[in-house]
Amino acid sequence: MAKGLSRRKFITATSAGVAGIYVGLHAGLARAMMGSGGMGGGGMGGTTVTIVDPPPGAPYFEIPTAVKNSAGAYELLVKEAKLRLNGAPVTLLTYNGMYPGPVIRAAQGDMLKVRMVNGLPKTTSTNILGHRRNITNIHTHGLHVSPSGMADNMMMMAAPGETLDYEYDLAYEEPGHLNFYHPHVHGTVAEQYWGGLAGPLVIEDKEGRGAGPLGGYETHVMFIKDITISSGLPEPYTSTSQFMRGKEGNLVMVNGRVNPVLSIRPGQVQRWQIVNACNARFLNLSLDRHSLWLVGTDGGLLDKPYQLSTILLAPGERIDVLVKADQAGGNFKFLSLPYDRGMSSLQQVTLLTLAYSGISTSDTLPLSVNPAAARLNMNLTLLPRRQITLSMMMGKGYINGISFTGMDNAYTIMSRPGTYEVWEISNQSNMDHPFHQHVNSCQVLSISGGDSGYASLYTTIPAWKDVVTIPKMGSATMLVPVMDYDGMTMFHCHIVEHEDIGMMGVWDIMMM
Ligand SMILES: [Cu+2]
Repeated sequence: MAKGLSRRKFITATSAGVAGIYVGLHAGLARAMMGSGGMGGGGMGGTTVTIVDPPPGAPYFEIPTAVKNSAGAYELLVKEAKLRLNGAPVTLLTYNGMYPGPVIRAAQGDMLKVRMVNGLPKTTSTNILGHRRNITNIHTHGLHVSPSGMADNMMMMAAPGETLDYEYDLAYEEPGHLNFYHPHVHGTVAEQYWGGLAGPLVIEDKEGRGAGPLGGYETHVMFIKDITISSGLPEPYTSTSQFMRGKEGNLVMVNGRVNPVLSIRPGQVQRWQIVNACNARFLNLSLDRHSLWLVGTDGGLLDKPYQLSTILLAPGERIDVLVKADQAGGNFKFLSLPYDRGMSSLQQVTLLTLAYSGISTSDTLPLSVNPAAARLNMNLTLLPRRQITLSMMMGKGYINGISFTGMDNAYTIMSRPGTYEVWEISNQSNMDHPFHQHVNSCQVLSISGGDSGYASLYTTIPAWKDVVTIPKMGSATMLVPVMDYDGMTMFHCHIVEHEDIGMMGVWDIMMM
């Protein structure tokens, strides 16, 4: 039906609300060949858009919170587990047998303890990149904590049978801050992450749970992850071209469910804390006929809600949004609209169905969320400037011409705690790269290329970011405070396959 649909018409149609347009798509999957005009970087002779619109599935599933042991540590047992995803049996890599992993909750000022036991089988096998399998560790993505000792230290690793006892001092953590955790052993991150190892990490609001400007709203942590199941296993990596592209799965799930149904009362406001935990899939989020009121980003809460119709969420990025049920009633699709990250095939995916039900209420949006949130205002001309160039060639990723193979063979930035720097990152490839730096969040000064809404949003609102999309053949500039902690850490592309093939550098933060 959609043959000959032009890009412009398609975009107009989607922004007008998709629900009424693809009437007749009962198979849940349809293909529309679109003209290649304006798509840029696509394949030969046209860009394919696939509509992935599965029927409404199981009731919305809330990820349980992890359990603490008698020593006050959250216990994470890394193990293979047989589960069912979308009805299909699959053996996944899991924390505590769960997919996704359990929610870790903590508050500013806590000493967060996590005991990770590597219960994966002993093996001498290596993956196609030549890295030993089943060695793992934990990266607390987003936390402003020490990269040294037993905290967010990527040099710590556990072989099968070994245990790591992590302790994170959250003295300087940001309240109301959505993060996540996943393995970070170079060369095997993509496989372990794709195989299931990831979970949410929530820092409570300043006022504690259930209080403050956002505490009164029904809150859902939405962990979005994709996977392809093949012969009862996560589809294996069999070629370096899969690492160059980054894997996108044919099941895109919210909290491990395909198109779950979430109830909302008419007039109700809900808070959705959303993580893009996909290896390589960009999510271009839009809730049919509803606004998304952005109240938080990677680095914490914003000053006030910002009304958006769509928001791009790259791998590794998080958003905290309010949704108000301000329609008369019905079911509404929470979608990922087509977005061209530099691939020839695009998808529109129905992620979740929001179903009005129950007694109506009249919740209101907050006028103010986090009055302390502000954009840094400083004289940039005096600050050190770093030039970081991302590129890809012949099965490898590079930062400033160096493909990471170890801490001693990496492009390295040396910084001093208590200072500010400007990082200018340019992308010399035909694919977007979500750039992630550990430990310190940044503010975005400029973005050239890519999605104009993304650029205007993050260069104007008081957002803190630890993942910034560097558009294909584009660039971004960011202001990076180097604060509170010293130690060796890293920055890399969060298409985790790209990290594994070397698009990573070392950040050596030293007291001098
Ligand atoms: Cu990349």
